[in-house]
Amino acid sequence: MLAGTAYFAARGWVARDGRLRGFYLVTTAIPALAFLSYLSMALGYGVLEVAVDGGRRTVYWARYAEWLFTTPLLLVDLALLAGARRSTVGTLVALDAAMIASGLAATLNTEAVLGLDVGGVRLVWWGVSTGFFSVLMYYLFGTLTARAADAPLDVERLFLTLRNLTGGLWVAYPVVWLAGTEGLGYLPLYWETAAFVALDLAAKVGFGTVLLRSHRTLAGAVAARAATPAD
Ligand code: RET
Repeated sequence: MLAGTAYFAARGWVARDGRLRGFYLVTTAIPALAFLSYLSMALGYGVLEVAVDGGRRTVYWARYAEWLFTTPLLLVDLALLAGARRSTVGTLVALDAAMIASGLAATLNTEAVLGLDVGGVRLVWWGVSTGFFSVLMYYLFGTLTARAADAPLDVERLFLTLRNLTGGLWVAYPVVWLAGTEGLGYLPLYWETAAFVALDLAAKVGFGTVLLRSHRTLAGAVAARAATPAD
């Protein structure tokens, strides 16, 4: 994550074209925040034991705190590229925050209520979070994709590549959660952590590398956005 941050920052430094600043700031902040979050987990800060149905589970809650900030930033990148309206950006960010917040509730819950055991209540929160996730994907593949169709062809192509990368990677997160120690416990903590690390690297550093590959395409996206009426 640190190498990714340095790489994006260095490329931004030499980019010269001031119009690309937004893309570089947002994209560099993403692995930078992840680096801090992983450092805190490595140093034993963002880790917690929760009591679930007679057992104890180790939970790395710092990753949710990080996702709360980095996932909206990834969506802002996609929205900038698509030339989305402000209202669409707001909707995406709100849905995303609700998804991560309810995911955190799923992760931290130790209460049994309404006749459900602790594991059951955790699954209910997982379902709520996955509901927000589904609506988010609906906006990403519907509203945002329709908007990107008005952008120059290379911008639209880049948007579609990153949208598909995002859709494909993000959908694995709830699956890993469900299979892992927070959920049904099929996946041991080691493998759950390894899966999240691989996904995080691809969703942040992989995403950023593809996004920042062509300065000309990004400049085209900024110009197209400036040419459309403000909203
Ligand atoms: C949780 C658990 C509950 C259900 C759902 C989840 C979704 C998480 C997602 C995370 C994406 C993170 C990324 C980070 C890297 O940049 C919270 C795991 C739906 C989609 C992309």
